[in-house]
Amino acid sequence: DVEADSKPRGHLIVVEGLDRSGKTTQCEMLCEDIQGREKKVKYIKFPDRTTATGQMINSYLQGKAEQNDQAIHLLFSANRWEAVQGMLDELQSGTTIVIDRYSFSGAVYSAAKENQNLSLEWAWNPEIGLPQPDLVLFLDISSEDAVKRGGYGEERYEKEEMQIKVRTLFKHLFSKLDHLNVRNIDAGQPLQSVADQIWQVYLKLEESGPAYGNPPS
Ligand code: DGP
Ligand code: NA
Ligand code: NA
Repeated sequence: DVEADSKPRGHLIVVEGLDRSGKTTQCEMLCEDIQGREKKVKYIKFPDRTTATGQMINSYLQGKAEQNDQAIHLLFSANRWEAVQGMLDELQSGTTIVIDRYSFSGAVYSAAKENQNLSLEWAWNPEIGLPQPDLVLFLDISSEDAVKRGGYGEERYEKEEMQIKVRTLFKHLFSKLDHLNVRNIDAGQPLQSVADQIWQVYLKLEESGPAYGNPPS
């Protein structure tokens, strides 16, 4: 009906970056600031380790289970696809969604594996059709700086050689997806300065006006 169609939806915002780039902290700060403007906001993190697919992914990341490269790749993708209807419902109800990792991590981490089993093109395919973000914030940090931060190296992909490849592939993928609104954020800066950069970009998105209908797929 016309009334429902004319109601603005929430924005879909994705935060991407290397391990230890500060994504989760920045997502939390952004959500708080959006809430401070009397807006509904929801934080979503992929992989969502609470679902059945997420539990398999969690065992794999912690080195407790092995998986064929293609199979684990498709599990990560399924973990996003199973969340789509819930995301669209939230957006339609006017809630802005801040996503901590999405399809971009999905493609680049698989393609960065040392055995080079999966091409970036192959890895991107199962992501096609997922709701496209209105804004992607790429928290860019050198792998050297990321490694210096605490808690590094606990999970499967947290090795410097891997992160160097991940960073190169992120930049390559974003350069190819030029229809997307991708903003590079210097994540090597102190926490509050990173948050300020993100907030300025968010305000521009808000100024560009509300969005209607479902995001493009
Ligand atoms: P996090 O919980 O954000 O630390 O993510 C866990 C790890 O999994 C991290 O090293 C990034 C990686 N990752 C996230 N999403 C995907 C994906 O879709 N595919 C692959 N291969 N790795 C992913
Ligand atoms: Na991690
Ligand atoms: Na994978």
